[in-house]
Amino acid sequence: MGITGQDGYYLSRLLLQKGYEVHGIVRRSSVMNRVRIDQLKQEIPEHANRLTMHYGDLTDNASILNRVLELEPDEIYNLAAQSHVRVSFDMPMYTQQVNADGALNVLEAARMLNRRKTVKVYQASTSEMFGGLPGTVPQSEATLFHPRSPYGCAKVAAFHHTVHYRESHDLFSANGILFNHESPLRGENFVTRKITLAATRIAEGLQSVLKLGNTKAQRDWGYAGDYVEAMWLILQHDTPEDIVIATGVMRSIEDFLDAAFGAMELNWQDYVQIDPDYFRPTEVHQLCGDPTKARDLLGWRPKTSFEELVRIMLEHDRELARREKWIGEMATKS
Ligand code: NAP
Ligand code: F7E
Repeated sequence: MGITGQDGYYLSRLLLQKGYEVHGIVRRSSVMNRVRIDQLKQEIPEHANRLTMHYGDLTDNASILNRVLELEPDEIYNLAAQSHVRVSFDMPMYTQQVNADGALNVLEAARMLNRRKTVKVYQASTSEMFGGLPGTVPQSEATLFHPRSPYGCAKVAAFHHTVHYRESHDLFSANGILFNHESPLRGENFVTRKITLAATRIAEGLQSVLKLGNTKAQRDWGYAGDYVEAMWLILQHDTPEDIVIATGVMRSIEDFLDAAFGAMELNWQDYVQIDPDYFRPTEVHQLCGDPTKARDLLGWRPKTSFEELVRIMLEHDRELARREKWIGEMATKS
């Protein structure tokens, strides 16, 4: 579930490389929403025959139940969500339906299948459950939840359902509590990607202003490619465990701006405008994870540094900007 998203791409790539047969649930939409998956098929054509898509929607219980019972998977990764925190304030009910009720649909389907054969379920839980109030860092598995958005509230519900199914139905269901992880495939309206797209477009003369909200917020940013490995390790562990996945280092949006604009030899203060439209009714100020359990139990450590992450994202987005510029120049010539 959630195969068409950022993590869906990286997890599918990892599983295919490990020899898995991968089945993904995709929503019907009027334009094709499979850009990342199409890219993956082009990148590893030798594995593409083990990747299959099925229509379904997390809020449509029958579609999830039918797919799970038909396909009889060994492992289910529920990555599907309305994943934008700011948007969740505009669509609280919808966010709850997808992120909480949808997760329950997955667990119910797994419970049914578990009567026939053992199945393991990974639930994409999040640092947003902690709420990031000052004085609560670093956050670990022992930190109390204090969600500050409809997104966070829905994810707390899904977290508890996942624990409950493990305890009451003997299902192997586990939560990965992942802190922010980014990549060149990050959605364009998340702050890191918004910044790398803007910095590279400004460097190519395609943009002059970047409007942002609260640049003082602090996050623990890692690389999505590293984090999906942790998802897989969580399901390979002997017992189902809820585990924080993070780098343990916290930086502000302004630090990210320094790194990205600095690499383009630009000063972000010359381009960034603060736009209150991007403020959230309640902000999550500080998120910084304590990944000790992940290290001790799974042997997992992040491999990609912050500097490397910013570099990878900029390299990708600079190429996009150059292509856009070239197309613009061709259009004016013709
Ligand atoms: P993403 O890029 O927004 O991808 C979300 C995926 O969920 C997409 O494939 C989307 O499909 C699918 N989806 C949304 N609503 C659905 C529905 N009703 N039925 C079926 N599929 C639906 O998110 P991501 O960054 O890959 O994150 C993956 C998961 O981890 C999410 O659950 C997110 O909440 C959680 N998480 C993310 C982070 C992070 O920093 N990235 C951190 C902690 C937790 P479409 O392509 O059709 O929209
Ligand atoms: O915001 C601030 C904003 O939207 C990060 C999701 O993957 O990670 C993600 O949620 C910070 C916030 O990510 C803009 O106020 C400033 O403090 O990139 P973001 P997020 O809200 O942390 C968690 C772990 C998830 O689980 C979620 O699914 O940046 N910020 N100016 C801005 N944020 C955005 N989006 N846009 C701005 O213009």
